Amino acid sequence: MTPSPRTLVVIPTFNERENLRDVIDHVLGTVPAAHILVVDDNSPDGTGVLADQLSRAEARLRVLHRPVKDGLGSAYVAAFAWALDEGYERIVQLDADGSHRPEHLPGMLRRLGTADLVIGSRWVPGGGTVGWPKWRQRLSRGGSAYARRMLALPVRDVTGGYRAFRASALRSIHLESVHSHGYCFQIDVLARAHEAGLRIAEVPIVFEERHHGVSKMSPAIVAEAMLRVTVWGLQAAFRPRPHPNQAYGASLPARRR
Ligand SMILES: Nc1nc2c(ncn2[C@@H]2O[C@H](COP(=O)(O)OP(=O)(O)OP(=O)(O)O)[C@@H](O)[C@H]2O)c(=O)[nH]1
Ligand SMILES: [Mg+2]
Repeated sequence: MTPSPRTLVVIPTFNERENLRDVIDHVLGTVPAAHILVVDDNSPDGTGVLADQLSRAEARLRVLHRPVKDGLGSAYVAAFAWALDEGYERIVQLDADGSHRPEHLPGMLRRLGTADLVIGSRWVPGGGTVGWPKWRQRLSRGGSAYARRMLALPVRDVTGGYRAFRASALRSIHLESVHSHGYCFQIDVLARAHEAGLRIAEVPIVFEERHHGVSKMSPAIVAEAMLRVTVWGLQAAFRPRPHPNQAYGASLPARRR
């Protein structure tokens, strides 16, 4: 891969000490020209300390420290703002836990040549999950189907967190007004991208169950996504929407983590 356009892979972490080294090595081994930004929320298990240690030996690795756990959505908002300030042209989001195989990165980045946003998709032909029980698959597929219908999104995997953006796409979706967390963050960003008329593509990925550690997924995160998607869908159905990127986040229930 050539060094240009400049690519940043953002990896949010909360208690991912056991996974961190592997994911960093694997990403840099697969896309050597990329840089990585780890966004750590003062993980009690010392993930942030390990990230600093690794970054001292690896110039392509940067670390953004936040003082307290503030949710996946706000971690990405902070990271994307940093990436745009630094002038990166392609920005990828990728979980630290081993679920998002770096092998898919070259294909996703290639697809970004003719798209503004590329989604690593479990629910298109060729995609899928490994190690997930049936109930997780049903929850994920069902959640995607519900959000797709409510918000008229032309995408099969609406909640997936493995994505690649052009910098111009991130600039056009007004990140400063995104206040969603968890899965809802993924849906919110996607809905904004769709309303802004961006070209959205799905590339099949195989998603693996996390390698080590504990999921931060909770009933509150699922409830936040369901509630907000329902409100947004009803808003869209019953009144003309203001400017697309101001509609989301307006008059919504209080933030939940
Ligand atoms: N900085 C930061 N990272 C977070 C936070 N919550 C989750 N993460 C990270 O975001 C990524 C996704 O979180 P997971 O707990 O794996 O959630 P998930 O992938 O939706 O759920 P599982 O499939 O059960 O793993 C992981 O790399 C987490 O460490 C947070 O509040 N702050
Ligand atoms: Mg995960």
